Amino acid sequence: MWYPARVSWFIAPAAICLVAGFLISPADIRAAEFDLVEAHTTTAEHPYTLGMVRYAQLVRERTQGRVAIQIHHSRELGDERQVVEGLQLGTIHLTVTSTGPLGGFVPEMNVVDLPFLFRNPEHAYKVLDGEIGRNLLGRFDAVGIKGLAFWENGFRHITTAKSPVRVPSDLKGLKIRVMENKVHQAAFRQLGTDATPMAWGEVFTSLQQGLLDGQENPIPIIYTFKLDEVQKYVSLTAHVYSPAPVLISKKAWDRMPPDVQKIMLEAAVEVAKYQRGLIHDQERKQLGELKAKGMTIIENPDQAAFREAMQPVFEQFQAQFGKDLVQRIINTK
Ligand code: EAX
Repeated sequence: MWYPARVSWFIAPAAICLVAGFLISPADIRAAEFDLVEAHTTTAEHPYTLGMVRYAQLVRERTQGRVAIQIHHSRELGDERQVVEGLQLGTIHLTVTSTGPLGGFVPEMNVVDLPFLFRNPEHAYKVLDGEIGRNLLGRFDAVGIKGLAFWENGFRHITTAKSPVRVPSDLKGLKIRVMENKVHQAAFRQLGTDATPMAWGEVFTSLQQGLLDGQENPIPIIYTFKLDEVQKYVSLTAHVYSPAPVLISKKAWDRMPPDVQKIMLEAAVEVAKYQRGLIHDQERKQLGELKAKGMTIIENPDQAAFREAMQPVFEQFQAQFGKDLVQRIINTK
């Protein structure tokens, strides 16, 4: 099955075909028994891409070249919702995505988007790599997708153009972009903002044109998408943890024999550790670089005030996701 992207594969820098670390000719790709088209929104230097490059190498090596993965980063094949729809259609085979659009496919997935649910990254890993996480990933089977593992986007922080954010009232009336995620929308409406759901691809221009006052994302996203060019302040609210599920099209998965499926699953779980480490390394390094680029970092916004202000949303959705599940997540040590 030929894709326009592949036709332009020879010239387009965005499409990386990596087999055991060597750039190869299309002939070799066609040699692969399973050549998978992967797509995601972030840039070449973001840990989504770096994780996927490592994953492609491991999978190729361990399947003796039977699986080749073409990585399309920087929204080359569309925004996250379009890519996940592509998995269902079988036009795209693999992705790493935020939970932004996933509630539209698996509503239970939004439980991880509850504000201040996870105490720290280790708490998140315990839950997501454990029975609760596996159960959540398993729910994608019903929508033509196979959930493989949870990689990381990171704890999300607020950026603004005109005024610093230290307490919830600093956000009142501001037009803040949120992911197309009903928990995030409710949380930011609760803070009195004009919470504006928008696909990531439209955000930079909307900030540049002043159509938005701010947005919220982890540091590696803020840095790699050069938001310092359109935003002045970063407030380290860490108001929600953002995991990044790795998903494969069920159509592609079902074509693979069990030994190849086993390698695909185990390698995705294994690469999570490496990918999360990259997020933490970048967070540390890039915060200093954002400061050097002229952004003002609000190191200690009043997190307790944000937690309290968002509590009604926590309770509203806790009822929906099931008090028991939310309690089990909170009690996970
Ligand atoms: O997955 O949409 C978002 O804010 C996400 O964090 C971004 O697309 C990376």
